[in-house]
Amino acid sequence: MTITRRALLGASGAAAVFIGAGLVSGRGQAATIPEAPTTDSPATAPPLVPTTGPDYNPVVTINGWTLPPRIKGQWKEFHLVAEPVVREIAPGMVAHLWGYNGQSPGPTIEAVEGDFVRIFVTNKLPEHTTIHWHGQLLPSGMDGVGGLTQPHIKPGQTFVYEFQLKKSGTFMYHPHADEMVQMAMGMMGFFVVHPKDPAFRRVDRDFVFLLNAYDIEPGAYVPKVATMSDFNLWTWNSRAFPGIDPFVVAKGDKVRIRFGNLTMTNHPIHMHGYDFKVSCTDGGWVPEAAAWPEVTIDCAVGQMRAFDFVADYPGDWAIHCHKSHHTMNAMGHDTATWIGSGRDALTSAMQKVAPDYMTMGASGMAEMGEMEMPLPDNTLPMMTGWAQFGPVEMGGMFSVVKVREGLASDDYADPGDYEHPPGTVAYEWTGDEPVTDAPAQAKAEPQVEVQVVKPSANSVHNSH
Ligand SMILES: [Cu+2]
Repeated sequence: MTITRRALLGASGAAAVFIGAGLVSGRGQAATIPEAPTTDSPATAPPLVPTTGPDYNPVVTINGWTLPPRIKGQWKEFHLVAEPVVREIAPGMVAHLWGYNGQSPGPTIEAVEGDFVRIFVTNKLPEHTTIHWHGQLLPSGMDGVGGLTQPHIKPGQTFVYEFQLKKSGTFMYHPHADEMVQMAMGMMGFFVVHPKDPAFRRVDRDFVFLLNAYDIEPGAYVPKVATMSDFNLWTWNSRAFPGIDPFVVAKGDKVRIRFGNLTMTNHPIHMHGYDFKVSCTDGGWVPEAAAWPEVTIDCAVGQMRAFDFVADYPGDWAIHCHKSHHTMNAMGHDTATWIGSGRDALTSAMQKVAPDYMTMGASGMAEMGEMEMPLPDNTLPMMTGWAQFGPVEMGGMFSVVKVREGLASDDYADPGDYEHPPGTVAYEWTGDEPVTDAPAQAKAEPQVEVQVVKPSANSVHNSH
């Protein structure tokens, strides 16, 4: 991943900087705008370890990155540039979106409870915009609602937002101007405020992503901005499976996964292999004694949720939205149902007039996951992805939490397929298999405590 320093004083940037400086003035300091780092990469950047101020464990933005601040006196300064961007949704498809600093979503902002933040926002879009700091407690005039709390930021202008971070937690940012268009085009970003006390609710790995959705016709590049419910690309951080990086975790780590929903519908996010505790919402921390257990957590529109778990169980554990159409990609949502249609008769009749004709789906659509179907340019197959046992038949909002023994604390590289201990993989019954009396999983994975208490006890480690 390369993050380049934006040459702000380029031919087209000079005017914007000059106008911005005028709007910024009044604080007594010579106004200089911090550089706006940018990237064209959809890779997951390593966490940005703090070099000043209180210690904290930085977050990892899945297929994203964190915006480095400039420290100026008591201020932590950031510079966001709203602009058209090109985002790879997954290998084989790019989208022409609007975002910040080269990508959609924009970079994650990280700071610490009590910090004074000064956020410069330069508008390089063809229309006006603002930024709303979702969930933050701040002066009304810093809330970013165009028309209501501030004038809109016109193309070419730079505005400044200044506020103190009153509390730690999980927040996001997005425009509050022409919202339907600007969010449908990908404008959003994560905002994490770490506790002043480095030990408070600390975890070892902390992942963040935003739920978003696009309606992009196969072969097209720009989302249809008026779509209300019939989206065909369901994404995390503007990436669809198999383009969403795995959540790589070392066995024994304390792990937090945080997400926010800026689509037009709710998403029940489900993680296999674990139960977890809901630890934080955009309203604040859930007291530990009150954190409730889940294996699926529904995230309504405009909500944020974080859940915590201890990575006791090695494996490849699916994490996905549980709405089955949200784990599909663009091709195939309109597919006719052929189940039970008597495909052979239909196929031979059709092939008399169209020799290449195939009837898909007479016994289900799993074959769609295996076939290398010719696709129009710039789209993604309905269900796709391969792993060690075959086609995964997924798309959209799907990834894998990969829990491995012995990873270094800063190792987020994809460790590949999980090597299952002998006797712990579902197998075909042939009648010739040796039958053992002891449960295979209990023998092969002694770290899993199987307590025989009573049938209803929630003590046995289940997958789903
Ligand atoms: Cu969903």
